[in-house]
Amino acid sequence: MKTFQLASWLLAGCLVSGAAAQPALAPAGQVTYTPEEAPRVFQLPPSAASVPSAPAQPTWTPPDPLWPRQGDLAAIGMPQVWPLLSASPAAPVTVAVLDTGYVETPELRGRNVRGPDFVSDPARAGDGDGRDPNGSGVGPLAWHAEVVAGLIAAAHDGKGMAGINPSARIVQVRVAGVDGLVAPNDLIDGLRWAAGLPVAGQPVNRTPARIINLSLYADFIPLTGCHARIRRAAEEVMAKGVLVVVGAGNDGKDTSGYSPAGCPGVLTVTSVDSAARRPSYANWGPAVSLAAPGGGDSVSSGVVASSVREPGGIKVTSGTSFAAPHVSGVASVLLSRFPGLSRADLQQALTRSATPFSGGKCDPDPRRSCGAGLLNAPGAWAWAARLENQPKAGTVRPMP
Ligand SMILES: [Ca+2]
Ligand SMILES: [Ca+2]
Repeated sequence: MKTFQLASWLLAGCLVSGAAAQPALAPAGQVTYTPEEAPRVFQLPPSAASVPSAPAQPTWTPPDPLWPRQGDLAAIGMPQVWPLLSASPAAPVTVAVLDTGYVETPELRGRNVRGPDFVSDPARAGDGDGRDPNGSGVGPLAWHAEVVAGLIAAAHDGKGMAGINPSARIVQVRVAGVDGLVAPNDLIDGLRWAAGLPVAGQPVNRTPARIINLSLYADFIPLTGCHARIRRAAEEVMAKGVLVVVGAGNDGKDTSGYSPAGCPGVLTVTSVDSAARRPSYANWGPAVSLAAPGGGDSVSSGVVASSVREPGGIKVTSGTSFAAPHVSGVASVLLSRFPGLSRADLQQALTRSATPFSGGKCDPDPRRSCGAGLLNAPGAWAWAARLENQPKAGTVRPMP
């Protein structure tokens, strides 16, 4: 769980010069979506220079003082999605964050559930014991889960930062020790608990998640591919319809060898900078589903977030840890408005709508790929709306 340092996104406009999403034709039986069919309101704002006469898009900007520095959320099109979200009643959506544990923050007041501490090794737990019911964050890395959760769900309250889905509920599940490392058994049990599956020695989770964010990778495992037991746990969770969103890792390597990022079926997210290019730290390759803003290599290019754990109440940081929650947050927005979407629907909406990279690549080396493109929240909303209106396989329809 390496993290990279610092400072703010200078530009909101990493999508401005890119084309709007133009998904390739879908295989037979799947929804196709052409630019002509896309409601204009869902398209990304054209640059004023290239299309001076384009109609104004309905947008909304949050009143939070860090918003001018949150170019990451502007880049994924949140100002175009928030008006849509607020125009219709939103169903509460629960997102589990398996990370460094619960931090009490006003950004999540009333929507922040303290789950268990799954760190079984007392020497690494920092709270004097192994597993226990109190999953509060301990030690100098406790800001990590706070920042991840804030990106997903921080309040639009005129204080601190703005989150992607200010009505989402977060369940904090502590799986990382004070050293920032995660043991496979702790990750496996945390995954199962978050989804509402039984775990020995734990009361059942009364707030099971529809989305699980894993801004981590399990250390202690050779990088030889998806760990069999983590794979099995992920498959059990996904069989319940839970979307598993995973950070690709920060080693600048092919993420196929990593767990859980290299496991089949999970939605693996790598990081791009404000120019939608791959920073040197970001893992890459065919196991990556898509990219999201996660901060660049330079100290001036990190993601900005509120943190009660950090001096000044602000944390500026980079890493795929912070790219993944952008996708989890947008997935929760989709489920808020379209609660009937399946896990596969969500994955399709998020990946097929992604904005292609300039020149089709996020990196000059074509092997170092970043998935389908850059997360595109308005495009994902449009895909989700179309998918919800599609008859599902096996649906009984009345005779005409
Ligand atoms: Ca403990
Ligand atoms: Ca706020």
